[in-house]
Amino acid sequence: MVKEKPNSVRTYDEDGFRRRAACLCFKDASEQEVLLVSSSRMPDRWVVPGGGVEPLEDPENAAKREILEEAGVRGELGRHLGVFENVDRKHRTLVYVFIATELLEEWEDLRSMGRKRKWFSLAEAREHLSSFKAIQVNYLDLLEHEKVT
Ligand code: I7P
Ligand code: MG
Repeated sequence: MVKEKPNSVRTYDEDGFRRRAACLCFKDASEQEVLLVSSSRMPDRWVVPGGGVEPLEDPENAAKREILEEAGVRGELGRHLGVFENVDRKHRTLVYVFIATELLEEWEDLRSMGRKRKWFSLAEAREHLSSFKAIQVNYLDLLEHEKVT
């Protein structure tokens, strides 16, 4: 599957890292069930929805736009969880908690690439991410860390 985002322009921070924003999207405020989307290149793998921050866009807006485009979800943006760096791929991702309020039946990436969305328990999400996107396990770690501090 070829990914095409003809209108998107990449932006970079002062260190030359590509700027990204992502959502830990929960079914409700209990934050027990998290939404993952299928990977664009490997449709049987699951990733945290997110993507590049566009020029003149703030990261909060980018996070909301990406969850809408990639998963067809509207909702409430919550707290900023942290900044996560992928040194190998040279990008930095601002991660937000997001509470879903509306699940659309049709969304951009479903139409363009058949991207799927699915709810997982935190333990299941951790399992899927560890084998494919180890960096994104850090998002869940920080969430757990909040609970004990
Ligand atoms: C990643 C990675 C990822 C893409 C990224 C892409 O490549 O793609 O795939 O997410 O796009 O970044 O080398 O080539 O498996 O699902 O940042 O834009 O940078 O490993 O997480 O949105 O989310 O550089 O890690 O398969 O789905 O396509 O940007 O190609 O969402 O704005 O297009 P990297 P790869 P995966 P998808 P992204 P780039 P947006
Ligand atoms: Mg993306």
